[in-house]
Amino acid sequence: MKYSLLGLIKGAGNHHKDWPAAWRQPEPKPAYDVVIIGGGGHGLATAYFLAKEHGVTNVAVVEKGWIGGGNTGRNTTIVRSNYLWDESAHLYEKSLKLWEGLSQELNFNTMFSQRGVMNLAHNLHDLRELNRRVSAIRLNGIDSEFLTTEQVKAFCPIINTAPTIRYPVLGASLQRRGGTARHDAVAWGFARAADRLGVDILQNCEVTGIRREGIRVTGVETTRGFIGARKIGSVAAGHSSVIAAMAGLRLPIESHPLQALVSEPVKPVLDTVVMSGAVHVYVSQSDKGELVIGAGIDAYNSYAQRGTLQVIEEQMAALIELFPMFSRMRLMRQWAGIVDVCPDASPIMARTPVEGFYINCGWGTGGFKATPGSGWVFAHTIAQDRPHELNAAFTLERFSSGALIDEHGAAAVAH
Ligand code: FAD
Ligand code: PYC
Repeated sequence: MKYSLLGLIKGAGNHHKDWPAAWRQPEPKPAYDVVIIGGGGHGLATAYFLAKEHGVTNVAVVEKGWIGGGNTGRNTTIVRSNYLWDESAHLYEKSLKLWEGLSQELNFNTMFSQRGVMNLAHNLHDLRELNRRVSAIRLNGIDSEFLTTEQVKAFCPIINTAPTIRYPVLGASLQRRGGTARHDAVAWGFARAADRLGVDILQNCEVTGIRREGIRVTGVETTRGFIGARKIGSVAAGHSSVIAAMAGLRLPIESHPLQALVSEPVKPVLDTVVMSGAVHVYVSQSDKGELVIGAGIDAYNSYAQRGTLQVIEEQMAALIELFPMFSRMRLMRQWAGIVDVCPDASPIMARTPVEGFYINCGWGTGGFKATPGSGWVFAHTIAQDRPHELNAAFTLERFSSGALIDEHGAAAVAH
């Protein structure tokens, strides 16, 4: 087949011209049955499942910037369900199962890649802890296995497993069904699917206040005017405390910067996700070829989406010790998001004492993997006015009753 150069250039020029918009840009209606605050993956998934599973279609997602511009578009895309406690294991596993069919569900390629997630052990304590976790996870019917040093090397040959390094690799846990996905595709996929079911996505629309009559919400004040609402779901990640304060609630949440960075693109060298809580770094390789690298939160509270050099220096030292071949690579970009951390490193998805006001927050450093599952149970909670059994334990009251779900270990390197 022959192409003329002119034809190709003309074709290239016209290439995107007749594509319809993936979702509408509607004007806000005076009122909705449900207003979701926050157009990240969780907010959009909630709106989608409200419409699809519960027939609640008079819904608006109100986003102060652009959809997916918060942590959804800033995270390092690791998806797994290897959590310790039963409550978390079942919740994250529901989400992983939804991930496994999400591209088909949304008719949108989320580039979900089950390349495995490996957590390394570097000392006796790590070994005991990983073995305990592998057993607990398997008891919940979720795949998890323990690898010896030799098996780690066979699974990921570029890891330095020499016994002489400062923190030698003594073994690892592996969840083969874990992996990565394309973060912004998830936001776009849910947005397009929700829009088609009648949900209004209102971008550049910041919520500045919540109106109440007595103990009941009546709507949100926004930069595009007042919008009435019978029910309001707050899904604002690092800004959850700010939104809750508008409704008169104080949340047990701290907001911290969490940063990440990517290298220049190289040919495929790493076909799994490697995490190490002890030396404090994690890395995977994106489909573009960039190494996607991260570590823990910056210790101070902040709403500025930037991190400090200190965290970068420490994670680079750890990375190079584990992967000496990366030492000559150049880094291209660094950024941060603001994460909402609960004292037990588990989320809150619940009704609140303010009638009609529901919160979904506290995902901290690990909520991307939960995006479909979180939307699924939160839609149930809002529509039915009671939690689904999968989120029944993730209440606000647990911080006064003491029924905490301590997942600091599962959040691992990022905490
Ligand atoms: P967001 O995507 O942040 O959405 C909240 C939205 O609310 C934002 O778009 C924001 O603009 C909007 N908003 C805030 N205030 C207002 C207002 N007043 N009015 C209207 N809108 C408002 N998790 C994992 O599982 N795996 C990982 O590998 C991983 N890596 C991470 C790496 C980094 C660097 C960061 C920052 C996070 C990481 N996470 C990871 C955590 C994960 O990104 C989050 O838990 C998850 O994306 C939260 O999704 P969300 O939809 O709740 O939040
Ligand atoms: O939750 O898997 C995770 C994670 C990795 C990096 C940040 N969060």
